[in-house]
Amino acid sequence: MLTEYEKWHFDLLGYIVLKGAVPQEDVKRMVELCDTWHALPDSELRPPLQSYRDPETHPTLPRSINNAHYGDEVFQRLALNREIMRCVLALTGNSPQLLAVSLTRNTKASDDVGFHGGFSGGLRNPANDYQAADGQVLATFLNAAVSLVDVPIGAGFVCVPGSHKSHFPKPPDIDIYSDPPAVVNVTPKAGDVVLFTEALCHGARPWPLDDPRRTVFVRYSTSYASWSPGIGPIEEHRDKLSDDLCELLQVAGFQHRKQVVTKLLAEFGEESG
Ligand SMILES: O=C(O)CCC(=O)C(=O)O
Repeated sequence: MLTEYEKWHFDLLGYIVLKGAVPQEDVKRMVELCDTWHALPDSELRPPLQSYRDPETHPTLPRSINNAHYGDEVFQRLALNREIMRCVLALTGNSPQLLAVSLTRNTKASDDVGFHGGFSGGLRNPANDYQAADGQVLATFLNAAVSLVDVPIGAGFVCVPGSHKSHFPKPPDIDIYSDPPAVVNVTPKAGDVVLFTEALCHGARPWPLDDPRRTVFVRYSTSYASWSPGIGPIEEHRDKLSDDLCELLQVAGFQHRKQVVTKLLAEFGEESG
């Protein structure tokens, strides 16, 4: 389900860009919801919407509103977006689990995001794995960064390409402001998706425009990666989700084939073995 080019790119660099993966009408709706929700304090958000860190106490941290998929159907559609799922299924060996859907806003006043993931310092997370063999590329922890705006050159997502395979610590003088080839700035348009392994060393440069950067980070793991916090649907809000999404959120053994995966594989014309 990944093209040969995508496999080559993902294996070599640790990410791929899915151009125009999200319909513009959905982008528009998500921007509207982003502006509505981000205008509210956490106390006025409808549960289970909640900021990763309360903006009252962390005013300069880019604010990330978690559980967006419980807040509106458009985010459920996004978590099951066919272009994203085509790649997530391939990269998880057809054993995906949805972990989180976070609607994030960066303004001119937001902090930058320093390098993390991969070998950016300290020990590697042993559960955040990456391998390529037998014509397949496998990653246990993926992030689909869905841009809702056009990102200008010099701003937003940066990474150390190839660092998901690095065996040596990043030199301390390489930071999010370093130049290529060590550091690459990926600048998607509204509706594009930057799909990367969280084993990649990545971060974000500050946002220079008056109009905020709006991004949905949709995180997936392999269904058997039971190390992640907040696994599975939230029981008291389960009724807000479709059956397919509930199943996608479940932990499952690697031999188990989720029904939602069988359905998607049939749609993609792939055999469901
Ligand atoms: O804002 C960005 O593009 C980087 C986000 C990030 O570092 C993350 O989601 O782990």
